[in-house]
Amino acid sequence: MKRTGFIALVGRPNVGKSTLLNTILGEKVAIVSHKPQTTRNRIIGIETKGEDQFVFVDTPGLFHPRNPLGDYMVRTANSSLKAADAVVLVVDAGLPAGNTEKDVLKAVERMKMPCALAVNKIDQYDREIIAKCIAEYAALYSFDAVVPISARSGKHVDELMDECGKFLHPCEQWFYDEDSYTDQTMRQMTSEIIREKILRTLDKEVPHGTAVVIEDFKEGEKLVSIRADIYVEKASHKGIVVGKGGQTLRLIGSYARQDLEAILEKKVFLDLWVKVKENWRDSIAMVMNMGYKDYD
Ligand SMILES: Nc1nc2c(ncn2[C@@H]2O[C@H](COP(=O)(O)OP(=O)(O)O)[C@@H](O)[C@H]2O)c(=O)[nH]1
Ligand SMILES: [Mg+2]
Repeated sequence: MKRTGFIALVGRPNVGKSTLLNTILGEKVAIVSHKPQTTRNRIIGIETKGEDQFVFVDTPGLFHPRNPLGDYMVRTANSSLKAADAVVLVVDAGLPAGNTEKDVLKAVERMKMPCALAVNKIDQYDREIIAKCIAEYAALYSFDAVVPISARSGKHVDELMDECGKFLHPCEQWFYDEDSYTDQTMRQMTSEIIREKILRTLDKEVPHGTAVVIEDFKEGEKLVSIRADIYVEKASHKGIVVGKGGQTLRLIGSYARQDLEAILEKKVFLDLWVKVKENWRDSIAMVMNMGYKDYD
């Protein structure tokens, strides 16, 4: 009998939710950076094994929003949580439980949703610290499973998958084809990959105020031609993204092109433009124009 289930990956920003999703799938579907609030949208990752189809929902982290973009991100995370069959709460083994985690657990309890705890980044901490984290959470809530993992190295991710298997329910049909691994279009993935390179190349607040809009995407037999606009919030940020003699933008483009060529298995021509939209994150209309719209 076929089985399936929607499993939401939730937690505060930067704990490793997107890394975990990519590791589970063995494919890069969600962008990752060391900066908080990298993920802005709900991202679906599909893993089909034998009769089981796991639909993982990666979410933006939960935090206190300060502008319409943040508001959209937190709403997205909360609605993904509500729509799921089960939850994996991802935490950083070195951090104490905070309000974010306590709020998730209250919601999970209220909705009577199964919940596993993934204690992540165990490659980075001593045993005692990990044990303390597990004890703290065990005292807080009666989880269906507690699994210490390293999303980055893949350690114990199989055990977590076994636990998630218990959350699946029988079904007549799966939601997705057995060979699909995400619901994102190639255009969306392209815009995310460019944003990831911006996040990784630039410091401080500049990358948080960027958005990438794909203006043109032409796939030929051997070559994919892509034109993308990078929006920044301030005129002074444009110079930072472009860099001296255009070198920063060229670097961003070259990193993005390498990833895109690997995914598309074709040569990629990437034409990047930087544009200014003053304080776009403060305007609901502009946030929606950048593609951050409610999906239901
Ligand atoms: N040491 C270590 N770092 C990790 C692990 N998982 C994620 N990270 C890092 O934590 C940062 C945030 O990861 P990301 O997946 O974007 O977190 P998200 O905001 O929860 O989606 C990145 O720099 C990751 O490389 C892990 O298992 N071990
Ligand atoms: Mg993420």
